[in-house]
Amino acid sequence: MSALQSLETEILAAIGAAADESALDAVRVAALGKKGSISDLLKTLGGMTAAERKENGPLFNGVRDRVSEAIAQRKRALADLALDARLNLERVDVTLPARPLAQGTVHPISQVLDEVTAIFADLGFAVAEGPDVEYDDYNFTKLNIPPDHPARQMHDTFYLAPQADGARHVLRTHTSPVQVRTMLTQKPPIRVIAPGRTYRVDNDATHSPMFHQIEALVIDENTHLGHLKWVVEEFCKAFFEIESVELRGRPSFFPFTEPSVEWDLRCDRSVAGRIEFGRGNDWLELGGSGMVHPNVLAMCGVDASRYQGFAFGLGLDRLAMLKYGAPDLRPFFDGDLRWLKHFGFTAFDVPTLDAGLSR
Ligand code: FA5
Repeated sequence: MSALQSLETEILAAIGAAADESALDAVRVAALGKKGSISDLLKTLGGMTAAERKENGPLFNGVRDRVSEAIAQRKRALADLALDARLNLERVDVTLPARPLAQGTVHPISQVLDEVTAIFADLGFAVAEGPDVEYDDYNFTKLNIPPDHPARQMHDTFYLAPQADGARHVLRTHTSPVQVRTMLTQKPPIRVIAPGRTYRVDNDATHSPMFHQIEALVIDENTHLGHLKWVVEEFCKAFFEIESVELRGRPSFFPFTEPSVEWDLRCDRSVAGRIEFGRGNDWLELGGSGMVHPNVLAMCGVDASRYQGFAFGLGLDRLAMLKYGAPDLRPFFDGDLRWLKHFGFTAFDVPTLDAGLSR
């Protein structure tokens, strides 16, 4: 075997033995680099006679080309091997069942909001929304509470700084302005709920400066108080997950409803620390409601001689306290992880009426 052939055999063997890209690169530099063995060989062509060059040139170039090709081939093979190894390592068995995440829970208010939304969706209600920062006009005036009306005192309002024209935005004190927004933009028949954050200057065990309400609004030609009572009843049965409930309506006053009714739910509180619905001699306040005042309909562009309807507003946080046995409202918003772990729900418990609301 000539010296040239043994050099080629030696280099090809080194290429075949290179276990990774950096080893292969070292072989390439040693053979084809500036000072590599094949490059040195090619440099000798310059000092040869024309006849020698004619004979050796093709031999040397042939070695260089075969070595270059072998390096390229080995490089591709190594890349394929590396990819296979990576794919093996990163293989995901998509047939494995999903595992619940160990950390993070759904906040009870979010859970209650989802439960309430599922119940009303089943009754055919759509979800309407409005902003937390609201026009004074929508929060009060269009709800039949003009600027100097004493009922404004019932709401301890957070006012924002006056604008150039003197008008003030407010942090909405209830979800009722979403009634206004809905009537201004939709034609009857209307059937919506509006859950969301509300704000009042209020702070004790059962009152929080930021809390949540859920508003319901139904406007049609023949909607009456009987429909209102039925909807509240159906809601209570589904929400508290009991067969039957007894509701008591008390006359009340809201400027935006006439007549206005507050609903109480029959309950049993005879065992300390427990509350059971549907029986007993006690009554639990649920929230306010009534037939939408004709002035409100007119101010929101609804023909009050043709349409009528009802609305109600419930405190979501109070519902959460009742259903999940939290005696104080404030921890709901303290962000204490231990409390959240205790009262929180797994993200996989999506409430539905068929599968169960709170299971
Ligand atoms: C209203 O806010 C009316 N907009 C409800 C309404 C809607 C009446 C439609 C008629 C027609 P009220 O001020 O009573 O009503 O509040 C409703 C509920 O919000 C209360 O029953 C209570 O559960 C809850 N709530 C009120 N203030 C707070 C507070 N500071 N913290 C927690 N919950 C509160």
